[in-house]
Amino acid sequence: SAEYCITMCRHGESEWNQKNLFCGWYNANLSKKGHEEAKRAGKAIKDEGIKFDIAYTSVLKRAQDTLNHILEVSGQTKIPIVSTWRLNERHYGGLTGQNKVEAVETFGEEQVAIWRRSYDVPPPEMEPEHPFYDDILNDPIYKDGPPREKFPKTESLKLCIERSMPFFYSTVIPQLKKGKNVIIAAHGNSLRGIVKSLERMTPEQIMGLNLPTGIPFQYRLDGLFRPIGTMRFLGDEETVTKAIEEVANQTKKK
Ligand code: DG2
Repeated sequence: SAEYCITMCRHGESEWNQKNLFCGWYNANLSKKGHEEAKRAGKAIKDEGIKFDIAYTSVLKRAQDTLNHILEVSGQTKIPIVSTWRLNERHYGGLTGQNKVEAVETFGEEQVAIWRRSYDVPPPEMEPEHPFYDDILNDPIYKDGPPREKFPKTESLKLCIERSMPFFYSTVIPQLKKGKNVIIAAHGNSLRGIVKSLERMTPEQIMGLNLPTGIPFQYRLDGLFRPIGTMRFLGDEETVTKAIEEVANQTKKK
C-alpha cells in the first residue's frame, strides 16, 4: 500500500521562549538564536536533499519566519505557503505573558504542570483586562478567522486539537494522498496535537512529549496514515537530545 512522508518543525527559539514567558497567541519574534536554529534546520533539509511541494504554517510570525529560513536555505522559496490560525500555538489564556518560573512560585509546580501538559485542563481564561487581550483580538492576522464569537480565551491541548486536526485531515492529508511532499512549520503544542493524533497516543503518553525548537522531524506513514516507526529528527543527535531536555526543564528553577 501507499507510503507517505511528512516533515514538521517547531519554530526556532522566540524572544518569549528566551525570556521563559508563556506565549500562546502573542505574536513574538524569533530571538537571534531562533533565527540561527531555523537556518540550521534549513541546512539539515538541504543536506538531506528534501524537496517540498507545499508548506503549511500558522499566522504567527515566529512560525512563518522559521519556515522562510528553511525554504531560503534549502533553495525552495517558490513553493506555495498556506498559513492558518488553525496551526497556531494553543492559546495560553490568562497565563500569556507570565514568566514560567514565577508561575510555579505563585501557583505551585503541580498546577503549572497541569496547565502546561494535561490533555484537557485549560489555563484560566484571558480576561478583557489582560494586557494583551486587545492586541491579540484585534490583530489583522485574524481577519480570516476564528470568528469573534468563537475566538478562544484559553485552550487546552484538547481544544487546540479540535481546531487543528480538522484542517490537517481536510487539507494536509489530501496533499499527501496526491503524492505531494509537505512541511508544516508550527508550534510546540500545535505540533504535539498532530503527533498525538497521528500516533494515537493517550493523554498520559502525550504529557511526556516535548518538542525542541527549530529541529525538523519526519514521519513515514502507511496507507492509512499511521506512522511507520518513530519520528526521526533531522540534525546531529547531540543537538536533538539537548534541545528536548531544555524544554522539559523550563519550569525548574535555575
Ligand atoms: C510555547 C510552549 O509555545 O510553551 O506558548 O509558551 O512553541 O509557540 O514557543 P511555542 C508557549 P509550553 O507549553 O512548552 O510551556
